[in-house]
Amino acid sequence: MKKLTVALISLLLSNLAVSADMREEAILDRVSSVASVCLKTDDCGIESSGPGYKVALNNSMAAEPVAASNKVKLSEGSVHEVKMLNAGADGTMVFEPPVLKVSVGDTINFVLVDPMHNSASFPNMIPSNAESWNGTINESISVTLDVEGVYVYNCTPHAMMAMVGVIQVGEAVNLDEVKSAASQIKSTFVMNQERLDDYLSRL
Ligand SMILES: [Cu+2]
Repeated sequence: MKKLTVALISLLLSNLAVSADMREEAILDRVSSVASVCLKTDDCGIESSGPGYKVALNNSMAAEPVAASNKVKLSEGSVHEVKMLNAGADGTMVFEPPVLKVSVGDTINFVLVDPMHNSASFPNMIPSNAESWNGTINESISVTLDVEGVYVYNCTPHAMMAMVGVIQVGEAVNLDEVKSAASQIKSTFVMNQERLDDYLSRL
């Protein structure tokens, strides 16, 4: 609101040379895309007011909470497929889908679509009593996840490119630990540094 007030005041000042009517019209015109504005003397139902006008930010400009729509829903079925790709919706060198929510005991098939990929769990980013996995490069691998919690895995040849993926099994009981480990590992990514944080935010 402060920024807008400053903008409005500078608009007012910059338009002093033109007639009052033209000035008002020009101002209303220029701010109407971001806010509802009316003159102070008008009865327009807007409460917030500056020296000579009243203003209310349009809904689209108001701060909105982080969209709930980026949250991943529980995948149906007990077998899920994750493709290992050179390029996908999230850029180059990706697992797709990169974030999965599944049930305890579900199986994940990591499918080699493009060559030179694998799937390997991150040592400190799986539930403490869960089994790790380390797939062979150039081979598909199946993993059954019997322990509840969040699992982060990567592709060994493309670790530096943040070729990572996240699976939540049951409840995200270890999410805080995983997030803290993720902030440590971030500096090892030479590109897509925000990718893992973004994935974790979808849980
Ligand atoms: Cu890879």
